[in-house]
Amino acid sequence: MKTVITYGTFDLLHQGHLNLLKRAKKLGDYLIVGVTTDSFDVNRGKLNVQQSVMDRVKAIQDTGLADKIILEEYEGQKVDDVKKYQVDVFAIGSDWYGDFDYLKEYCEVVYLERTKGISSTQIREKQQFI
Ligand code: C2G
Repeated sequence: MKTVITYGTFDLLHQGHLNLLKRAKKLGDYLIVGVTTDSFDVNRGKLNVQQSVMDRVKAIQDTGLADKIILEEYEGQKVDDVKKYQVDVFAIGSDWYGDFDYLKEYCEVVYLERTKGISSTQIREKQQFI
């Protein structure tokens, strides 16, 4: 069995996230999705997240694409998770190109092309005008 892992905030889940999850799933047989906790996002400077971690997890669950959902709570957790779940492939959007090459010591690292023209930030900005 080939295990794939990906991570994200997935605030206001949109088509860009869905494309990423579908492509990640195709890289193997079992997809683990790591969802950032609210405090982890604050710690990494992401201060404008609208949905709570529970709502973001629920949205991922509803896609039916994740075989397992875990929480990402601390810096350095990715290495621990890759080892713990015997991950074969780490996948993430191309906006992170190069940033996770250090995981190549433990598994394959794949950067998937980011979907252009859609982002959580854009959706949040639009909502302010409704
Ligand atoms: N994404 C995408 N296309 C978009 C928007 C996002 O492919 N238009 C991808 C991102 O590249 C990422 C995933 O969707 O792989 C989740 O994106 P975010 O929710 O913005 O989370 P992010 O801050 O990228 O999480 O540990 C956390 C991760 O390292 C990064």
